[in-house]
Amino acid sequence: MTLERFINEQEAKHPGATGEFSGLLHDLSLAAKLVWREVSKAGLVDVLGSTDHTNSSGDIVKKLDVFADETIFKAMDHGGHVCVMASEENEDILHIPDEYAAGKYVLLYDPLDGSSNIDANITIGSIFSIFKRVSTTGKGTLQDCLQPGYKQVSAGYIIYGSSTIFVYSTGHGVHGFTLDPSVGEFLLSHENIRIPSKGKIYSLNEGNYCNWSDGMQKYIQYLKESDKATNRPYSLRYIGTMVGDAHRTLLYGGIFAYPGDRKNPQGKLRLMYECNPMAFIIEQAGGKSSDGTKSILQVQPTSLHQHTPVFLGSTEDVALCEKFLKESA
Ligand code: AFP
Repeated sequence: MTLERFINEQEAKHPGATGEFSGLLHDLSLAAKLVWREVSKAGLVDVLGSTDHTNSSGDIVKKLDVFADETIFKAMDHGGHVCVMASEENEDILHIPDEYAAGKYVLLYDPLDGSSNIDANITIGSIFSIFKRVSTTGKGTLQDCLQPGYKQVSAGYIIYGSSTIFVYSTGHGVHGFTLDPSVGEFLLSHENIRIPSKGKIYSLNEGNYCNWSDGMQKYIQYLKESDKATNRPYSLRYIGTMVGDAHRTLLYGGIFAYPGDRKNPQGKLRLMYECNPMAFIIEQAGGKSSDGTKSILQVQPTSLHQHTPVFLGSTEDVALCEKFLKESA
């Protein structure tokens, strides 16, 4: 079962479908293959290392970031499926060139998540979030991009690790397709992924511990105590690439988090490019997302590059973390 066939078969289940959404997903899977090809030969060609400028969040931009950003934009700008795009690497929204038609969808993407891990050959990824436009005609607007996560019609990521997997949901479960380089096709490898209701792994940058709230510190201390009945102590696993840490959490259960702290009350991760799409995937797989008090998908965005505290994973684990945060609030 190739990704292409799966997309077409999903479309056939929707009698009114125009094929525009399928066309968008096909273009996205081509972009994923083009980025994979560059990532997989990163050590051999001149794409490692940094450019000499920073993005809107102050991160140093890597050469592969630029390649991935441009590749995704160029794969998506001419199909007539999207009316506007926004990328973590660009300050403003990205308009569709005048010579191409504007479609009914909106695409937001993090072209290369975990770029600080590229040179060390550690798992990286690309993340995407898709909405229907709210404006009626012509070029899309900032308002088309600033929609709450529950309005996503689809979201997903591509993980470039020991193998490359395209994981997405259109609101009907979460499915994963592994790239078979010998045929250049994404093949169904993880159908209808369900996250365990409770895990035994926690994943976060504990280096920020001293700046966390009492509730967050108490929660992590609780996970480290020994008690077989509750799977404790939990094991700590942290790559520093959200795609990798969230993908492991999706498959094995447990919790991934990037809390707010005294230095960064809103944490580090971006609502529109990282947290919304990952929350959509985790909740579609039967898990839970939170900003500490409510689902990430209920957060009303106010700016393209806003950050949010984020907690994702098994329902029981995220609910318990929320309880600890609430008790100390
Ligand atoms: P980069 O893309 O700058 O490497 O940041 C990756 C990321 O946005 C996310 O993928 C990680 O979960 C998080 O930042 C890692 O942040 P810390 O380095 O502060 O742990």
